[in-house]
Amino acid sequence: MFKIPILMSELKLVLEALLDFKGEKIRDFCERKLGEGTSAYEILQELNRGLDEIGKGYENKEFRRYFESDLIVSGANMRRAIEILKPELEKEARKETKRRGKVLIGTVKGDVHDIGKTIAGIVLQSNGFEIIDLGTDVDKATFVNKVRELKPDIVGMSALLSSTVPYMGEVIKALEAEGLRNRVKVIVGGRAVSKEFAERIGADAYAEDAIDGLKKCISLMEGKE
Ligand code: B12
Repeated sequence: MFKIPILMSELKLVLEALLDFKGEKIRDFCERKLGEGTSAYEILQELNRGLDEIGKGYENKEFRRYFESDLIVSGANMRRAIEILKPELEKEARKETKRRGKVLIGTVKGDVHDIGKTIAGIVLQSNGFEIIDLGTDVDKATFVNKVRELKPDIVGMSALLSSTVPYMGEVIKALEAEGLRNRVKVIVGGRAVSKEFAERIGADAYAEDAIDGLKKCISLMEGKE
């Protein structure tokens, strides 16, 4: 994934903002960065680097620097950042007058991580796509029923856990079994997903981040993917 360089001193500020349990520093951080001329999407990417750091510190079993409570607090602050930056993200987007297509998005069953999916949804929506967000922990029956009912052009699935990623394949199989697979394109994303995995389960596209997701969805609508 494309990563913008980040200074240690800046990373410290990112972590302070993400780990502030009162949820006050994140607004100051976002507003300061906007004031300095950083784009809303770049700010989210910087915050993402902080989440990576927290994730790594949580993952390291021998020297655990971060704990479940840190995942919870940083997740909540990231959601605050999205709310603060959403109007800016919408402004930054090219103002599309034509409707590009309808995308049904959701995080798959067993997985409650919703930040990446939400950012991807906002970027798509700001660029002319209609978004129907099914939320998190979405089972295959719900994906199938909503595809039948709402007739989206694209189904976008997200997963961040190695244990929930395989479920994306289950959803694709369920769409096939119901005769709906050829009516929709499928794009998958999320930290635990790779391009190779996307190909293996028969998805039409893989998004490494929200901007890549936008490009891929435009290509899918143009029949290029
Ligand atoms: C915040 C967080 C949480 C929060 C989530 C809050 C929320 N509302 O989402 C909470 C506290 C709930 C949580 C819980 C858990 N978490 Co957690 N969590 C994280 C953390 C720190 C950040 C995740 C995040 O939001 N990243 C930022 C977003 C923007 O990145 P992203 O999702 O990849 O999205 C981008 C792209 O991938 C893409 N994209 C994503 N989805 C989609 C979809 C489409 C359609 C498209 C086009 C694009 C797209 O676009 C996005 C923007 O560019 C990560 C570490 C990390 N760096 O990822 C761990 C991490 C994902 N969690 C982890 C774990 C283990 C857990 C728990 C099991 C912990 C526990 N013991 O309870 C639980 C699982 C709960 C569950 N059943 O889901 C592990 C997963 C390891 C693994 N390989 O399975 C990680 C990697 C931490 C680690 N290093 O160990 N977590």
